[in-house]
Order: sequence, then C-alpha cells, then structure tokens
Amino acid sequence: MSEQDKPLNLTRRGLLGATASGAVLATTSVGATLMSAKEASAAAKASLEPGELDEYYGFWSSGQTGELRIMGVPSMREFMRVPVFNRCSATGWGQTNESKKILTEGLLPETKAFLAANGKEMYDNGDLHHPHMSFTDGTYDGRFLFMNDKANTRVARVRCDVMKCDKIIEIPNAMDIHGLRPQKFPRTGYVFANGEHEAPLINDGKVLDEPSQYVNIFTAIDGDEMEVAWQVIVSGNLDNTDSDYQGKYAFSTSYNSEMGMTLAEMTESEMDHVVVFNLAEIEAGVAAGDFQELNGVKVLDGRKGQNKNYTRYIPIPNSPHGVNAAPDKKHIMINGKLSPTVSVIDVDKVEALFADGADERSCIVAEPELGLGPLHTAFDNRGNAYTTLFLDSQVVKWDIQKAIDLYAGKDVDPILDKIDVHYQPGHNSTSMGETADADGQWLISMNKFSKDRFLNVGPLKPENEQLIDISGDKMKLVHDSPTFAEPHDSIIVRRDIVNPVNIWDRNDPMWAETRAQAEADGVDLDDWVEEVVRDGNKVRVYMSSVAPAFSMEKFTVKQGDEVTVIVTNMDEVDDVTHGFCMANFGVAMEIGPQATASVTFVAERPGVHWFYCQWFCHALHMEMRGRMLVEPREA
Ligand code: CUK
Ligand code: CUA
Repeated sequence: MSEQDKPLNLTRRGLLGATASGAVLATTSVGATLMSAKEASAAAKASLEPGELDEYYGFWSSGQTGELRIMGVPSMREFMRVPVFNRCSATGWGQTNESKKILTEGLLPETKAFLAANGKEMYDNGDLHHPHMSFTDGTYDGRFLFMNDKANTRVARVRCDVMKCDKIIEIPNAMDIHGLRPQKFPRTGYVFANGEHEAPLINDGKVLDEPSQYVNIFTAIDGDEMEVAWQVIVSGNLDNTDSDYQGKYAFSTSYNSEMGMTLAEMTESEMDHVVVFNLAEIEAGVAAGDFQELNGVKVLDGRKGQNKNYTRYIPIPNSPHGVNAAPDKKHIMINGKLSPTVSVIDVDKVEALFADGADERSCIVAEPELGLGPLHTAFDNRGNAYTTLFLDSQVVKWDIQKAIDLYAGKDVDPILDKIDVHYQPGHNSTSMGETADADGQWLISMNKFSKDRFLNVGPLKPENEQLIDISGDKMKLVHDSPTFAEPHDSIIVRRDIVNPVNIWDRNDPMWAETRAQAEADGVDLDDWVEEVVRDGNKVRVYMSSVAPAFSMEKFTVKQGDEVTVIVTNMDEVDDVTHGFCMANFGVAMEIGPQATASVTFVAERPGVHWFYCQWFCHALHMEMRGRMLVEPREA
C-alpha cells in the first residue's frame, strides 16, 4: 500500500499541519480536534518563538553538495553553510588565495598533475557524508569537526572557533573515503577513515582487471596534525566505522567480503564481516617496523589469513552498514541493511577474539530482528536504541538489555515502538547520542525521498528530514522539512559545548602567508592601508575597509597584469562582514570583521571596472565601491 492510499490518519496529519504553521494552531479549536494535548505539547517544545535560541547545534553534512551545514535543533532552522569540498559564490571559497591554499596543499603530487592536465587547480566537487566532532573523554570537546569526501578521497577539518575549514588532506593508497569517526577516548587523537572501494595497492595501471589483487585500506589520521598516522590493508570493502569508548578498538563494516565486482557477486555469501582494528597492536607493529612505506605512509597488512593481531573479522549477516557505539560504553551496534537484524558486540568480549582459536562471533551478545533495512542506530540515555529501517520507512525504538535477554533465550520482545518517516531513512542522530552524554531528547531522521510531502518543484524533488521527540515512551514526529541534497548524516551537540568567536583574531593563521607577503612589501596590515606594490607584472593592491568605505576609491593597473587584491576588514563590530566583488571579472570574496582575504586575477580587460562590497554592511552599503582602471596594452 502506498502512502497516499493509506487511510488518512487525522491525528498525525493534524499534528504535522499544526507544526508547520507554528504551535499557535494547536491552541485553536481546529488544532485541538486534531491533536491530543500530549502531541500539542511535543510540537510546542520544538517550536521556538522568534528570537528564541535553540538548545542544540546541529552539524549536517550535505552529501553531494560538498558543504557542511549548521542547523538549530529543535527549531530546524538552517544557520550557516560552511563550504568545504564545494565552491561558494558568497564567500569566495575556492577563489580566495587563503581558501585555495587549503583546497590544494593537501593534494597528492599525482593528483595535482592530473588536475593540471584537465586545466584545473583543484577539484570542484565533493561528497561530504560524515561530519563528526572531536572528542575528549568520550564526549564532544568543541575543537574541530572532521568530515570525509567520498568523491575525491579526502578528509577535511573545520575549526569550531570560526566555523571555517582549515585543512583538507587527500588520503594516499586508499580509494574513496566513506565511513569516518574520531577516536572517543582518551581524545581525538585519531580520525578513522574507511576506503570504500578496492583497487590494486599500487594503482598505476600494471594491474587492471584482476580483482583478486585488489585491496582495501583503513586509515588512521592524526587529527591534530591532519596527517596520516598509519594504514591497514584489509579484506573486503569498508563501509562505516566507529570507535569504542576505551580507546582500544575501531570497528568497520564490510559489505562485500566476496570482493565481487558485480551485484550478484557482491551479495553472494550469506555472511559478511566487521573488521576490528586493535590500536595497541597496530601501534606496536608500526614501532616494530612491520610495514611497507607507500606514498610516505606506513601500511600494515591486516588481511584475513595474515595471522597478525592487527585485525579480527567478525562474521555478520549479509551487507552490514552503520556502526554505532552506544553511550553505555559497552555495546557496538552493527546495522544489518540486507539482514533485518542489528548485531550487538560487547566490547568487553573483544579482547578474547585476539587469543588463538577464538570463536569470532563470541563477542555478539544480541541480534534482534527489527524490520527491513536497518541502516543506522542512535541512542538515548535510558538504554534504548533507535534504528532507521530503510525499506520499512520507519524508525524502530528498542531496548538494548531486552535484546540481550532475548538472545540469551528469554521470552521478551525488545521492540518498544515504531514510527513512520517519509521516506526511506538513512542516517539518524539523537541529541548528544554518539557521546557518553546522550540526553534522550531529540532524534533526527534523515530521509532520502520526500515524494508527496511538499509542493512539486520538478523532477528533482527535495529530500526530507524529520524531527522526532524521543523524551517520552512513544516517539513523536514534530517537524518535517524539505532539504537540498542531501540530508546525509548529522550530529546534535549541546550548545554550551560550541563557542565560536564573533570577530576574527587579526593574527589568525588563515592568512599567515598573506601577512608574510605584506610584511615583505613593507605594508602593515594592522594599519589603514592604500598601497599598490608593483613587482614585475605582478601587482599587489592593499586596501582596508570600514563600513561603508574601502580605503581606496580607485587603483590603476596595466592590461595583462596579475593583480592580487588584499582587503583587511578593520571593523570591530560583530556581524559587519564586507565583501569584495570585481564586476565582470568573476571575482568575489567575503571578509569578516578583522579578517584579511585576498584574491588574484589577470587584468585582461582594459577599461573602467567597478569593485563593490557584496555583503550588506551599512545604510550606505551601495556606496561602498571603487574603480579599477586598466590601461590598455600598448599596441
Ligand atoms: S552511509 Cu554514506 S552512502 Cu553515511 Cu548510511 Cu550509505
Ligand atoms: Cu561593506 Cu557592504
């Protein structure tokens, strides 16, 4: 039965209608007939009055859009889009010299050469799946957010003080970084990243259509330095990953243990596996020199049959997907995807797997059947788990201890509640739910389809994310929003943990190179400057800005000059961001209060050209402009 054919559920429809137009409706007589008092209060809890602040920050990935988004929870208001792997017209990300440095410095030499052959300096796209915050002692510490790019095998870091990306590295030897999680204990520390697709270890074309020679790579990145610490070769594709609360292990699902190339081959065997990585053993292996060095990285062999203590392979029913460590610090959930089950690993039983002749499934303490297509699990602080069911289009709430009791032979039903979501959920996340401080207030279901839920906008439909109140016995859907590609993954962080600054530090490392160049040019960026420095055909134009004026009303260059415009925003008032847009030159950038930013272009257009501030900053914002006079090349 399709959703449209189902009998109209007045209560649920009424609830959604009331939420969409604000909690006010719930108090009217119409609302009262459609909503129970309980539902009305759940909806009211999620609905903030204008000017009220949210309790939580939500950090959202955007999938193939390639950016990070900052949301408010529970209001579901979108606050900010932080460009990372994508380009951004508003901020100049991918165009300013400062952002270009971040986007290019971490690329491998062969990638730079490949891009140059295609007339590019950097990738234009990314596929940002998994944003996760750095941890200290099992909970978020508000330092960094880390995220993967499945499209071009990269890992990025966003600084939480300014909410800007400061590092992007390409991961050598691996193909297509997918699952990514930070180490939870004692701190981050490592950022674990799964290479999803298998390929020859030295992928230079000597081995092509010989899948038996392909390998997969698991990578540990030093999150402080943003450098690869070590890699482990594994058997099978790697999908998602998570780490324990003890700092001993990381766990990765593998959905193609067959190493098949076709769909039939990939789903052939009934069991796939979870790879357990033993961090202490791997570090000892690195110290003992048991690795090969490839592209400057220490690569250890943890494949099946190597009999090394770096890895263990736990058989799990066909094609497991999400991995989620529970806040009880004891259980790791392996979501079945093609199997209707979630396999529960007891971390206390993992050490025994590394003994000779151990039964690899002896660490499984529950495997409840929950519904069709379990993908990801989130948690509250009352011993419950919430699993998305992709095929059933539901979220199922279940009791972890009851699932363990059932597995031990007791006659109990672990399933507590199921709720419909619209439609085909992938990730979900609960408030603080991937930390030891899970608080059991909210759950986001990130859905892949919205079908009939919003006004039709053409063949490409919005996707859908839904907010569910999990504070009571029953889950309650309280908010439903469309979203652009793609509501992939998210975390919900208590607001006291996140404390961004309002204005930049004048000495921020983001523009350290620009500052060094200014010093070499005898220009003090902390002063009000109007300076044109000529260096052959390179011209550096230094200007300052205070609303509503640039320090320069005009500057003159020659046709063909390589011009770098360096703007320092001298405003000290929060929310006075300026822009620099050179019309008809395709040049634009954001300059936050106290920030310096620069952009370089070739002045190949003679004539009079206006530059203007493209971020609204003042009543006289329109007047914040100036001229670039380009003298024609002499004939
Ligand atoms: S994971 Cu990326 S494609 Cu985040 Cu559920 Cu499947
Ligand atoms: Cu400065 Cu608008």
